[in-house]
Amino acid sequence: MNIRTKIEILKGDITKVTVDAIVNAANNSLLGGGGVDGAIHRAGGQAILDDCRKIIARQGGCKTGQAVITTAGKLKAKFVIHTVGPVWNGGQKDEKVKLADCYKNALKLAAENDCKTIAFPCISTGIYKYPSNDAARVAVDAVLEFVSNSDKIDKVIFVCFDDDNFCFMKSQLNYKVYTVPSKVFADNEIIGTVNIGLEDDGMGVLSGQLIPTDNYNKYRDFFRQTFIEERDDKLIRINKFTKDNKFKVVADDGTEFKEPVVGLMIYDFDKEPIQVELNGIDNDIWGKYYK
Ligand code: AR6
Repeated sequence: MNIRTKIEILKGDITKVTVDAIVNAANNSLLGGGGVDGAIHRAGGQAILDDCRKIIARQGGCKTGQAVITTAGKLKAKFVIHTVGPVWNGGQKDEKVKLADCYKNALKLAAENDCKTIAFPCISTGIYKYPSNDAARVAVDAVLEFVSNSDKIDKVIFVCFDDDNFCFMKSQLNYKVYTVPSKVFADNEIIGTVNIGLEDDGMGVLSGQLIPTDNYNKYRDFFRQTFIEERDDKLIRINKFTKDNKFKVVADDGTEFKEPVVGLMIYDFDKEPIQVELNGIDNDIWGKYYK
């Protein structure tokens, strides 16, 4: 088995991800802060801080590189694992070892608490200013080492908030991404432009936007009715894609993707264009683009 398949890289907000444990990039005080820490405490509610205070009473916070576990409060996860990344100091203060420790200790704690799935933010790459490219290497190496030596964790998801971190993480896993500019059709009308990407592990990704034309609502309804939906706040996850529906994707050179997707996600924001993401493209067409 290719161990890389245990790792997934997503772009987005970690508080929205459904996993057993969400990792927080906290600080030594464990009392909350800005960045992802603030987002997790806001979304999870008071119960997380209450648990943190119990830990503080017991051990006086959390050392850099260490990890502690609390309830996830109102979040979908079972637990939040708080770890404290190093502040970047030019690389002379053991930052690399401490950052790797964050990932390893968080994974160890997750495994001890029977978590099978865990999501990480890009620890230290925000307020603590660890260079994202270097941090991505440390993160991926540490996680690969752990999952190679333990079968306790099935899935590790890196949730990247910004494009830079997303690309650095992807390239750390040596996934090359090939993109094909394409158009999305519904009812034989163009409803959006997309870039279909293929990673060298055979997984496809697609991102783009539907065009908010006069037909926007019609298409939004069309998507809602045509595909099987599982609503999750404003994110609609569509897990089935059949050949006989009216939806198709055509590359700008005219080639049609016959069965382009096995999964489709639509980010449905009321007043903004819908963002579309397709996963699992499996088609001979790739022979043409993917050499
Ligand atoms: N989901 C996923 N990633 C996020 C989110 C989110 N909702 N929000 C931000 N990020 P940072 P650090 C990304 O600053 O550098 C806090 O005040 C962000 O883009 O949250 O480890 C703590 O209390 C960046 O890539 O954490 C500490 O005092 C990454 O998360 C201090 O910040 C980490 O950025 C820790 O600094």
